[in-house]
Amino acid sequence: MPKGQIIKVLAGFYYVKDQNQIIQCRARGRFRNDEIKPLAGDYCEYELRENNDGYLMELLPRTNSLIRPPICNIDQALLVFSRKDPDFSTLLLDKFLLIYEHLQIEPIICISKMDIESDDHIEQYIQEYRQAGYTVIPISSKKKEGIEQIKDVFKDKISVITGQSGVGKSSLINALDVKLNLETNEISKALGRGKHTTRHVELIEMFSGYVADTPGFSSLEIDMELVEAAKAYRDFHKLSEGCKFRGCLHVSEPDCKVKQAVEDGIISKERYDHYLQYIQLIKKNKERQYG
Ligand SMILES: Nc1nc2c(ncn2[C@@H]2O[C@H](COP(=O)(O)OP(=O)(O)O)[C@@H](O)[C@H]2O)c(=O)[nH]1
Ligand SMILES: [Mg+2]
Ligand SMILES: [Zn+2]
Repeated sequence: MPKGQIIKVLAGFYYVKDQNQIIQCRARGRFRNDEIKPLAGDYCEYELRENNDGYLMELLPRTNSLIRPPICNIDQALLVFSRKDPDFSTLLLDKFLLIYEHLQIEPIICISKMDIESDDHIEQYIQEYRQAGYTVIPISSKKKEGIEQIKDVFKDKISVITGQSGVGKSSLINALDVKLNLETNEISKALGRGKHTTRHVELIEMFSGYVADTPGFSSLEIDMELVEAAKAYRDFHKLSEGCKFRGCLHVSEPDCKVKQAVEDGIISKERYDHYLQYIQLIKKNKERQYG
């Protein structure tokens, strides 16, 4: 049976890309009742009928999935944070990193609006996040700086672009000179029709990769176990192998390599404090859930 990848979900149809063809597929009965709904990004087996129509027959295992936008097998998330307007928020960035690391989606930090001169510590932050093991790409859409690097990032990957409203996502897309309808969700929300767009998702081909046409921002929740959070950040993950206790949460345990790294100035105090806040939050959520 031929295989392909769903690149668009619209009005009950699944558009499956196989080599250079797009096959418009209907789902077979079993998918309607199944708990697993086919998503953009799914690899599938399909049955070809005439006129490039077909039936979706089987889904192959996923590596990961997101609820908003509803796509799966995502390689990476471009986390867009502006240097200013809105202010660069390491608290929010650390939350995003925690969540995307846990989902096994490679986070790429994009710092936008670098042309806005400011008395901040942005260069220091860039160093710190690189030191932690993350790719950081400073850009200015206005001055067209860093744009080529972003193009390289998209190559051969499935990506989502995410970030608060106003950070410059649309401006970046414009600077990349491709057509993505990143506005869809915001507009339909304003019109009170948010729900209609959530089932319509398309992966747009871009620099021989795919980018989801809707931003992946709304209501990202930290939904993980404490021990998972303790190993989510890549530098924490490496260090935690040396912690004395298995399942060390790097809070008050003795002989903790993460705490040691904070003391040695290898991990910034600020990022560690954010980590502690999120650990507290996860604890509270668990208590609320299970009493
Ligand atoms: N100075 C400067 N302003 C920018 C840059 N990129 C975007 N902006 C401005 O930031 C505001 C929000 O940009 P927009 O792309 O709509 O953000 P979005 O909500 O994330 O899509 C607009 O007024 C843009 O002109 C940049 O590189 N430099
Ligand atoms: Mg926008
Ligand atoms: Zn530890």
